[in-house]
Amino acid sequence: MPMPHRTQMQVIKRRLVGKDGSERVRELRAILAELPNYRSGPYADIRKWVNGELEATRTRARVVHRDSISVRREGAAQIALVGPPNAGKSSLLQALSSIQIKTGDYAFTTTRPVPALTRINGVLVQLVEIPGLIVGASEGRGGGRALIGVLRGADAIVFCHDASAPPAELQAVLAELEAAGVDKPSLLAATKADEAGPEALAAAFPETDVLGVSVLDDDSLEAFRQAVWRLTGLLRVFLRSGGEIEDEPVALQPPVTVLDVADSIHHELAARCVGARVWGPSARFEGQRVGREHALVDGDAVEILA
Ligand SMILES: Nc1nc2c(ncn2[C@@H]2O[C@H](COP(=O)(O)OP(=O)(O)OP(=O)(O)O)[C@@H](O)[C@H]2O)c(=O)[nH]1
Ligand SMILES: [Mg+2]
Repeated sequence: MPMPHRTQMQVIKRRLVGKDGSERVRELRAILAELPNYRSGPYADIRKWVNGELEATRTRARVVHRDSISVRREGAAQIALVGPPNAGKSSLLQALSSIQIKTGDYAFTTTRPVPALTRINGVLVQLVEIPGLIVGASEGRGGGRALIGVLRGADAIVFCHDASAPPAELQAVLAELEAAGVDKPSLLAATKADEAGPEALAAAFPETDVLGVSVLDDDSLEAFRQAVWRLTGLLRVFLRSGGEIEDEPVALQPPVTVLDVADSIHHELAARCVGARVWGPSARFEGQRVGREHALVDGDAVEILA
């Protein structure tokens, strides 16, 4: 004997008590599967109600998700690693930094953005793995909108794609970002280069810089680091005082003047700065005296005069 519809509705509501998010979605799906699929009548009404709940639960989950994803910026630049699941993003992160992160031969090993600091040319740069949930994001699928929000905050993007995988999955990711209006300096890392060369991806994405990289090959990792450095657009200036040059340069976005460097150390120093002595590529001779507005280039060493 089937239950009266009113009782059935009560049973359904009782099954949902205390369940939210994905647990509630699972339960609602199970309920739908058990309901007879009538087009009209009381069962159709119940089905409609359950479907409405499903949609509402998904929307709530998205809102919670959106609020909870943020990546605190660290280092001189923030570079997002984006690509389909299983592309090797976590493996790259692990090879380039000291973080421990789960890698796995299956999709969606990483489910939230994971930041890691790596030192390139003496400067700390933040890499952020974006989980492969981007596709469908413009329709709000699976927290993808929040991830696109993270990308909007990044300085540049490294697309990661298995060198031997067909290009379609990555094309879908690129289309998604285009639809979302995300346009950043980028390069394409053809991953797992120990298994296949970058040629196929280079042919499929003629407008993008493509670089083969394998976590098993240190030279390719160093080339990758340098490519990431070029993406940051940063310029390094070394501080000098009393004849000693500091190991860690100041990294700034060009154009960079003597005043900018002073300001990056302290606003007060900028206020007192009258110029600098410069050693390196922008100096006509070593130790040249220059004014506050002198334009510095990568690799210069300066002694601020105040
Ligand atoms: N041969 C080879 N395998 C690699 C390389 N990099 C990653 N892999 C393998 O590829 C698989 C996926 O690696 P992950 O780093 O977890 O990939 P991911 O892009 O972070 O994946 P999700 O987080 O699931 O989206 C793992 O089995 C890795 O061991 C590489 O350079 N060479
Ligand atoms: Mg991962």
